[in-house]
Amino acid sequence: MARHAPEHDVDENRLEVGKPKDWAAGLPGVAVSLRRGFEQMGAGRTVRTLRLLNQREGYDCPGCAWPEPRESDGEHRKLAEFCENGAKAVAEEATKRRVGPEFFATHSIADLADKSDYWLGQQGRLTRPMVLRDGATHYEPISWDDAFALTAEKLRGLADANEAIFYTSGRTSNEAAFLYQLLVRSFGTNNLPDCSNMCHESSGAALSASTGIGKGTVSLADIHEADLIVVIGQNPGTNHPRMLSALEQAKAKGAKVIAVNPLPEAGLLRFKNPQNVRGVVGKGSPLADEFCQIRLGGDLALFQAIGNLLLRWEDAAPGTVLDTGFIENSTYDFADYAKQVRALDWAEVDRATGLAREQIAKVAGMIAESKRTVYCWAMGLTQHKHAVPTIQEVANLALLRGMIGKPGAGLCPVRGHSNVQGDRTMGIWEKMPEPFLAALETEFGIPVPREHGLDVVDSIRAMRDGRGKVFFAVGGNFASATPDTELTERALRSCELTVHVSTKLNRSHVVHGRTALILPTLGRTERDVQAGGEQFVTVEDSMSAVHASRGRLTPASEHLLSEVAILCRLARALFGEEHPVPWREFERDYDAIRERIARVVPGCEDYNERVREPDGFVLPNPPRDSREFTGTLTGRAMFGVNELEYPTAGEGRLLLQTLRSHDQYNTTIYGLSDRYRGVEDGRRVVFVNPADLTDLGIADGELVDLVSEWTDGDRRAERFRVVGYPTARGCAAAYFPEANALVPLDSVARTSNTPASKAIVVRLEPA
Ligand SMILES: Nc1nc2c(c(=O)[nH]1)N[C@H]1C(S)=C(S)[C@@H](COP(=O)(O)OP(=O)(O)OC[C@H]3O[C@@H](n4cnc5c(=O)[nH]c(N)nc54)[C@H](O)[C@@H]3O)O[C@H]1N2
Ligand SMILES: Nc1nc2c(c(=O)[nH]1)N[C@H]1C(S)=C(S)[C@@H](COP(=O)(O)OP(=O)(O)OC[C@H]3O[C@@H](n4cnc5c(=O)[nH]c(N)nc54)[C@H](O)[C@@H]3O)O[C@H]1N2
Ligand SMILES: [Mo]
Repeated sequence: MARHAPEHDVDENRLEVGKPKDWAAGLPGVAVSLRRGFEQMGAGRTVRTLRLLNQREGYDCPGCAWPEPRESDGEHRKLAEFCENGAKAVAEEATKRRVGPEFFATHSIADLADKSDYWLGQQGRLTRPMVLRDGATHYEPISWDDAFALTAEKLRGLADANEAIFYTSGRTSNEAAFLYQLLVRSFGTNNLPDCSNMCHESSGAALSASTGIGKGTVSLADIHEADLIVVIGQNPGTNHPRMLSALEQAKAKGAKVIAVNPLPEAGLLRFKNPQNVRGVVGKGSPLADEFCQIRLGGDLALFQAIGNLLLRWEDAAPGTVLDTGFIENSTYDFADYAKQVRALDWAEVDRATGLAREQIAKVAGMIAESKRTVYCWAMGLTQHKHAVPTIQEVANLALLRGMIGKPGAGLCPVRGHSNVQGDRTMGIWEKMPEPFLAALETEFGIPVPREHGLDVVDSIRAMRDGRGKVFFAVGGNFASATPDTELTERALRSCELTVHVSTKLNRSHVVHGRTALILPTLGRTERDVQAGGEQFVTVEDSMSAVHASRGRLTPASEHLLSEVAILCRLARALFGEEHPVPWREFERDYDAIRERIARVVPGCEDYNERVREPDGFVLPNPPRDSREFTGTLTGRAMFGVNELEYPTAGEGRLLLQTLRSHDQYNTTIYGLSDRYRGVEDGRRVVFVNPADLTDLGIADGELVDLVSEWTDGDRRAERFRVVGYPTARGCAAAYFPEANALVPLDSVARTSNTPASKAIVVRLEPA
């Protein structure tokens, strides 16, 4: 099963590999943001646009979900409250380049299918609704009304509403997300897969079981107040650069940082803050006090080992290590957890983690001494087969020492997309809980289906098996973001209709169903004017703060509709004008949507008033607010009791993780520079430890095919350049989405069904 690499991906001749950096941001960061801005938008627009980024009167950064400082917490926003990669995200959206009807007339589908994600994204903003008719070679313009009529007709023609699949990516605003799930449920299905299924689903599943709420329990102020921050499976220097300022601020007050990662990521080692002079010209500040270079998937074993030590130290000096009051009063199942962890097999810990026992003891000692610990994590934990138990072990450590629901302490799954958490709050989930569905039914007087819908992996299976026939996406790039590229592309191509509401051209537009539509939409940065006047939208950040976002730029084209308008007009085409949901009014004035959100979504009472507060408001969170765990099975915080497990590769094989370079936003490739890792002008690289290269008899710089081994056979991604790199032994890394072809569809996390994109068994074959 070889995947032919689009021509532009094969960058073998230009690739340059230099020395990896041990620090992040600083002057080059500022320079890169401005350069990318100028290239895409010109100087004037760059300054006008960046000035409003993450400001109260401006728009929320379309990059990551890291929160902004809140005045109500006594914190202040800087004049430039953004990072290099946020500026790149904005430049991508606010670009002056356009993809209009002439573009589609010159480029056939076959032509576009041969281009890389990078090339497709660089062409600019989509300007007109386009249709690819059955059997046609080119997209052609279509009117909005005809596009809605066509979609409605195909949807109505299905034998069963469950044959339609409605995907969401996490940039969608709360208002659009609420309307989208309402439309989908009015239509009669819960098939609402979203990017979260591939992202923090494992965190949601683990935390719901442990603390009773599938979200984190800290605010930005808690990070600033912590005396110990553990950063696990996360590369903040690239993916959440503003988090580095928070770490730096905590460190200035004496906090320690522990990093757990197979890679010595630049941003974890040293940080030069571009927002102050010392950061721009000086050496910057060291970040991680302790760097645990763990093997891929060894984290569960590490946390059990730390738990084992904490228990032993408590035995030796009772009352000094554990928070016994908290354990007795607020938790459940401590005894079973303790029994499991006391019986730990240390030889297994050695094999799983590759860490020295002295280092594990040192780190456990830091945790034992800390009075306020925050645990942060991202994809390095969530995208493993045993992701859910691994994250429960993080929660176990927090519970042992009562590090939840008090200032400066707690659990912090660091979210990806800027509104992925808000979309969930608004009902984008294939298995929303009963109270939400019942409230929706009562509010609108429509029957709401109760049968659980399909998530991402199950949607692909349904399309593959002919059970999924219409695929509709609000945002995202399903074809490139999902696992098992070849299988998924075949699944998408077997659909009767694929529809994408998008800002920019991407691969999902050329991996199309028999008929395909592209519906171009406004981005975050753009002014949204409706019949009722100028509108704003709302979003929720990684720490449950909900606030307004107002675009100020002139839209990329006069033909664009907002996501809200697209959904309202589609709903009218689908349900007619007599529907109990007032779609026309919702499109006219988004306050009308927010009034309904206030009545349906828990914690959103008086939504319209509260999102108009300067900092918005923070959603209720019982574990954080009052140390209550009302959402768990027992009403107490639950210790998770888990077997020790970890992935292994076997003789002559490596464990491969797929990750982001410094110059991309998921499937949107900004450029070909992974500056911090020393890779320039190319992306088809595989990072391998030099000692493993020696063992495998492969030379640094050689060209290899990556062959992934799975029960149903091999998958192959061709022609990757080997880069000798100081990753943990037995582990390798390659970029997402180029390496997605290697992730088997059925290799998923238990419970969360998240593709195991961080532990793929591969062998390297000379190309
Ligand atoms: N600029 C930019 N910002 C982004 C994104 C982007 O693409 N570009 N994407 C956004 C999204 S949607 C998300 S979800 C986040 C992703 O943010 P991250 O999770 O930081 O993203 P990844 O690049 O997948 O990096 C995974 C990190 O975990 C480490 N890791 C991998 N496997 C393991 C493991 O088994 N154990 C441990 N301890 N560590 C491991 C890797 O070495 C790497 O440092 O970023 C968001 N922000
Ligand atoms: N192998 C591997 N696979 C992974 C991952 C991994 O680490 N490894 N990470 C996973 C993760 S964490 C995630 S979150 C998913 C991401 O999956 P997705 O969210 O599906 O992918 P993105 O690349 O973020 O989507 C980019 C597209 O969104 C559209 N877009 C951008 N802004 C807007 C907007 O404002 N409105 C609309 N309607 N469209 C917009 C543009 O057309 C752009 O091309 O990928 C997952 N896939
Ligand atoms: Mo994500």
